[in-house]
Amino acid sequence: MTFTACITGATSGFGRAAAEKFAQQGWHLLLTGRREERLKEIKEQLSQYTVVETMVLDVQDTEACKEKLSQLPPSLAPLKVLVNNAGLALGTAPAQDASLDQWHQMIDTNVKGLSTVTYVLLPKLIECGAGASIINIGSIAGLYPYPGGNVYCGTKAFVEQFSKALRCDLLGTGVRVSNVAPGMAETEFTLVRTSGNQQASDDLYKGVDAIQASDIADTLLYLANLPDHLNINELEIMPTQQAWSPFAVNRK
Ligand code: NDP
Ligand code: 8X3
Repeated sequence: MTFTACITGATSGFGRAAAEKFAQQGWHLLLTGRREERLKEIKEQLSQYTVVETMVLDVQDTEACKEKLSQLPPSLAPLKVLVNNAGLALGTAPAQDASLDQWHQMIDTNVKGLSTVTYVLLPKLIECGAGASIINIGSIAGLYPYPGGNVYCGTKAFVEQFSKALRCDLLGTGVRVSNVAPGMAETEFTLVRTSGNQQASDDLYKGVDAIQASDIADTLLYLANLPDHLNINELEIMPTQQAWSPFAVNRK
């Protein structure tokens, strides 16, 4: 039987790379994002491998999520995997200098949007039963704080705890839940975070063999293909060149 994977935020980075890998393995795909042109291009590219449906969907829009995701075409049944990937960081300023609008956008996307998509698709995943998976893209930012991370770190801490709490509720349904927490990865993430500052993005990744989108895509496919009886609760992945620092101390 052929199964479907829904990948949110499939127009770039991890989501796009995952769409390519899942398509090459023959998974039917539901791909979402806000950029219509990119979705069209990806659909054209991947339709040579499999059934691909795309949906222009801003996960911040609760009504649109309910309306568009609750009725899926028969070609997308059964839905076995949800990759909750759509997300973003905005800004790197300390909390006292940050933008409240940017804070709200991160919460609306990474917390509210992720929860809404999960809520709407949960019945279909439960219907699929044993071996179905919700794979949430958290971050090391949800596990460890850093200066300027403020609300972004908070949203990813939500993803971590929500993933674990979901597991408690879904026990007995066969639906697995994983939190994937990557470290520094070279995608459009920093370009988005810095409002399009290419130099800032290039500087961040300079001299580092950062995680590539295809690395995370391989991990997502691995999780989706695990035997039904295994649930990887959390995967923390860093580039070899990244590690922790000592605590900061403000001396008198
Ligand atoms: P990209 O910016 O390359 O991709 C982000 C994707 O999310 C895009 O496809 C974008 O699509 C989509 N997206 C953003 N906001 C919305 C929205 N409101 N509604 C629907 N889709 C949205 O970054 P990454 O691939 O790096 O990021 C993917 C996930 O990984 C995010 O959740 C991020 O927080 C997380 N992450 C990233 C790390 C990194 O260092 N890169 C490390 C750890 C976690 P569109 O703009 O078309 O809507
Ligand atoms: C992205 C990783 O460390 O830039 O979630 O916040 S980090």
